[in-house]
Amino acid sequence: MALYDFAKGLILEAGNKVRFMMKEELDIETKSNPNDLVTNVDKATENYLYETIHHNYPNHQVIGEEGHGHHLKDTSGIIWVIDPIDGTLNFVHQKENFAISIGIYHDGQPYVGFVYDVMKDELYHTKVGEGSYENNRQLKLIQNTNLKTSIIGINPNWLTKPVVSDIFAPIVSDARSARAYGSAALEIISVAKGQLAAYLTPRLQPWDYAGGLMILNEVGGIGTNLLGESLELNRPNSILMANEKLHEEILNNYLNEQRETIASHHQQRFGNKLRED
Ligand code: 2AM
Ligand code: CA
Repeated sequence: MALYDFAKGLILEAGNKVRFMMKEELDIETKSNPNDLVTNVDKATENYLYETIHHNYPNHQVIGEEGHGHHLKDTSGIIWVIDPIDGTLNFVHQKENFAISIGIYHDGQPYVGFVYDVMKDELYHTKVGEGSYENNRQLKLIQNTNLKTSIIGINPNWLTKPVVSDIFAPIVSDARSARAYGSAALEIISVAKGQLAAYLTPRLQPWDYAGGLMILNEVGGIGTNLLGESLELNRPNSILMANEKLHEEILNNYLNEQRETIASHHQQRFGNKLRED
């Protein structure tokens, strides 16, 4: 079976299992801080994904949030970058607005991306070069916008933090408005659908954005870190995803004057580590 069809069947079945497991009481633990949660469902879903991939494709590498392969041997062959539940706080508190995210790379190049909005049963997907889809409907190329007429995605918590607030507040101030949805993967999908014109955050892990970025790139969107540099599979990074014109406007008019602050924030927060905790 072609890899794309296998991955599509796998993510849909993982979603079925999540919906089924949600009927039982969740077992919730904290990770790096009291607001960083993981549940039995995150872990069981990652295990299911990992075991099924490994059984069918023993040579593929898998990087997953909940403990599978945080260290890549190299980028040759097929690499799966998976987040069993992106938006765990939404999953725990709201029981919706979370996604399963899968990005598949071939020899280091983006190959196939999936983001599955589990409760809406909406599967976003792309085979790179062949367009992006929401279920069977092809997504259109996104329109360019200016900041002053844009709604941007940003978590308001960041505007309460020193340093990060200095970087983000002027951008929020000049935007038409800002929204926070609580799942990076779905926020990136909102950019790909043109509902948000940009999504910014000071740190994401590769599994948070891998699938979504492939889908966004296919509709003409751009994803880099806050310095305009390309994103790499083996480390966390800051994130600026937007339509092409707005990406340039935010970089040139806001972020470039903060380059030193951003670079030192990167160095302090992640260095070269895949996880920061
Ligand atoms: P998660 O639910 O898979 O942990 C919330 O604004 C979004 O940011 C979610 O997609 C969440 O992913 C991600 N996120 C939350 N805390 C994070 C952290 N410390 N580093 C990287 N990503 C984080
Ligand atoms: Ca997760």
